Amino acid sequence: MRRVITYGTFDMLHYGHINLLRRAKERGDYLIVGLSTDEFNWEAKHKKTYFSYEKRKQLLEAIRYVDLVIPEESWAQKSQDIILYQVDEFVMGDDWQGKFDYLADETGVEVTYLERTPEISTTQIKADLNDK
Ligand code: C2G
Repeated sequence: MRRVITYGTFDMLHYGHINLLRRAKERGDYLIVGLSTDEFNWEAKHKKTYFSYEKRKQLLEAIRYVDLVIPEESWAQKSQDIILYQVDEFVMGDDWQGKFDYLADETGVEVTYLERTPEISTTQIKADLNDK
């Protein structure tokens, strides 16, 4: 079984997230999502999420492409996750192009960056709603 992993905040879930998750799943048989906790989001990304971790987890677990959701609590956990879950491929949107290449050296995992879906982002949604 080919295992794939990706990470993110996935706040205010939208079709850009779904496009990423669908393509990530297509690269294997089992997709793990490292979901940023509320604390990690704030401390590491200075992002306040609209939905709590539990709500964002509930939404992700309802997606047919997602097989397992684990908490993302630090930038440093990826290598141990990849080893622990015997992951074959690490996938991220290409806004992260190159940022996680080190994982291939550290764990031997295949690292893939997929094209982001244009025009849609949680930030854009919030901005559009404020203009209404
Ligand atoms: N994404 C996308 N197209 C969009 C928006 C997001 O393909 N229009 C992808 C991002 O590239 C990312 C995933 O969806 O791979 C989740 O996006 P975010 O929730 O914004 O995640 P991010 O804040 O980038 O956190 O350790 C990695 C971080 O947790 C990633």
